[in-house]
Order: sequence, then C-alpha cells, then structure tokens
Amino acid sequence: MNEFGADFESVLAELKKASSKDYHFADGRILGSMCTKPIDIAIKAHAMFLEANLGNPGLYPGTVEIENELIFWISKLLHGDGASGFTVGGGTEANITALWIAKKVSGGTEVIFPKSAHHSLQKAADILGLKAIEVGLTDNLQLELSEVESKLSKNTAAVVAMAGTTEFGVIDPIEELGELCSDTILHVDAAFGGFVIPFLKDLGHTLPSFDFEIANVDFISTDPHKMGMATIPAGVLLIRDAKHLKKIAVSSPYLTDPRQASLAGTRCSAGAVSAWAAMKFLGREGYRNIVKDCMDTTEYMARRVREIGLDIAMEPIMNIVCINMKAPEKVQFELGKLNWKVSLTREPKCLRIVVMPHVTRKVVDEFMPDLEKVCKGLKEI
Ligand code: 0PR
Repeated sequence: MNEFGADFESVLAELKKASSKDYHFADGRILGSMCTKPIDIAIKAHAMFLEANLGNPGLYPGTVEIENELIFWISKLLHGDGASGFTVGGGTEANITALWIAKKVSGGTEVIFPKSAHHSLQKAADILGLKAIEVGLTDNLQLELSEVESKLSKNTAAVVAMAGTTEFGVIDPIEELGELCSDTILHVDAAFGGFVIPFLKDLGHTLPSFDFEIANVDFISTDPHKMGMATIPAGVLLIRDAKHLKKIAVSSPYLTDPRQASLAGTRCSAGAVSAWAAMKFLGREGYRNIVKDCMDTTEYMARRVREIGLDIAMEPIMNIVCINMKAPEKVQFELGKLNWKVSLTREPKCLRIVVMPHVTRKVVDEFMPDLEKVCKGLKEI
C-alpha cells in the first residue's frame, strides 16, 4: 500500500512522467491514428463538464440541452432533420447499440456487413448473439451488392454499410443498398466519414450519397472525436425513427427519468459538450477548411510517395494514404525505431497513413526521407 497516500505534487509529477512516455499528436509523429489534437474550445468545454452525467438527465438540464442541440446539428449535417439519437463513447458503442436496436426491432438473428467493416461490428455481433455474415468486396474495395442480395433473408436483423472504411476510406454503394433494404434495417457506420464527406462535397468532390438523404437509411453513427475535432470520448448514434429507440428502453425509476434507452448508464458529458463546442466554434466553414487542408496534404503526400518510386493502393477518397508494399509490417517496424507511428491494412497489404490535421506538410517533408531510407533498406523500392 506504500504507493498510495502521496501528496498532490508528487501525484502530479508521476502523471507528468507517464504522459511524457506517450506519443502526442502535437509532436507530429503519429501518422496512423484517426484521432487528433482537439481544438482549444473543445478541451475547455470538456474540462467544464466533468461532473455531469447524461445518464441522469434531470440533474443536468443544461447539459441535456447541449446534447439535444448537438444531435440536431449532426442530424442536419447528415440530411436527417428531426432524427433522434444520443451521444456515446465512440464508434464501437454506437455500432453495438445500433445492432442491439436492430435486433429488438426486427427479431432477426443475422447481421450482414462487408469484409472491410471495422472490428467493432464483430464485437457487436458476438455480444448480441447475432450471426455475422461478411460479404466480399469489389475491386475498388466496396461491398459487393450482389452478395448482400443473396444473403438477405427473413433472419436478417440489419445490414451495415461503411461511409469511410477504417483502412482505405472507401464509401460503400449505400444508395443501391438502400434499394435492397426496403424491409431491412440499414445502419451506416460513418464514424470517420461523417465529419469528412459532407465537407468534401462542399469542396466540390464528387462523392455518392451516404446519409439520411437515402430514404432507407435507418441509423447512422459518427464520431466527433475523430475528424470532429472534439475530445475522446465523443461518438453519436442517430436514429431516423424515434420509436425504434423505445425498443431498448428499460425502467429506471430511481433516476430522474423513468426510462433509460442507452447502453451506458452513467454517460460521459465531457465528450458531448466538447463536440458541441467544436461545432459551434468551427461552423461548416471551419470544418470545410480543416478537411481542405487535410486533403491538400493527402494529395501532396501521395505525390511524394510516388516520386520515390512507391505505389499508392488507390487514389485517396478521404485523408488516408495507403502504400502498396510486400512487407509493410517490416517497414512499420523500422519506421517505429525512428519514432514514426504508422499503421497497416489487411487486404491489400499496405502501409497506412491517416492524414489528420496534425499531419501537416512539414511533417510529410520530415517523414519522406525516412520512409525512402527504410524502403530502400528493405528493398521495397
Ligand atoms: N467504425 C469505424 C469505421 C472506425 O474506423 C472505428 C475506429 C470505429 C467504428 C470504432 O470507433 P471507436 O474506436 O471510437 O470505438 N477506427 C479507428 C481504428 O480502429 C480508431 C482509432 C483511433 C484507433 C485512434 C487508433 C487510434 O490511435 O483504427
């Protein structure tokens, strides 16, 4: 027990020591993360709401107002005026909750999602006792529609589509999927893309519809703690038809609300208010500028990668650059020794760089000579 009972200053000193061992976005060495340094107002907002518990809303009417407005704004951004929803801890909780609601509404026992889906969908299926049916991908790494068609049945609880795959940033053909899913719940995982695609469209990129604009899309998840510039944990689950939410409601008579309809009981307010603050501060124009900078840097990086003789797996759709390699894990390891933290994809095997706002042109300029050196050493070039 000796390690307990320290004074304030020494506790702080130990925490600083631990944090100094961590990588930080501001250092510009994290090239494989979908998170970034939150903007200042989001950090400030987070710190102001550490006590509030959205799971007991009667005590926190001010926080509830903020959450409601956040849901309203994000619904509007995703063409879902009037959709309901709530904040969650992130994309994993959103996906679990979405499939939980789908199971209750449909009575189905199977969930269909593409091979490119985030592993949180595997977790969700496992927890909920749903049979996970993975469908294959086309050459451009989109979910294969014909496979979905052949796997749909009376047992289907939901179909899940990706609006921005984790690995390559690919958007599934959701409009076409909507046509197949007139009697089936369609959940769109836009954890990353929800705060990217609308702004890319503003910037003139031709991208397919992916959100509530498509009549048969029932649920959408998106994470302000990724490209929304908010603090962790900030995720959002939107539900087009509020009555579906009632399906997961349980009685909670000892709380200030008699019914609770969320997976988490105590719900963190800090991430939610930080997302609200980021949106209020940045507005559509602020996000558009951030996405534009990220895409400019993405294109710059792709060009520099090609200049040293490496191949890009596909023209970047979002701010993710995937580089074809024979042994990307070896390159990742060698880059790690030089303090660069990059990530990998499964199929095709690539080195993956997520060009988040902290990955600036200057960072790319510092990274490229090391990438070239490592790749030459490993005969990738
Ligand atoms: N859906 C998609 C499409 C995702 O990309 C992710 C996370 C999730 C759901 C799950 O979200 P949460 O992690 O918020 O529950 N994608 C990133 C990944 O797994 C998350 C991440 C972020 C990982 C930052 C590492 C990191 O440093 O790669």
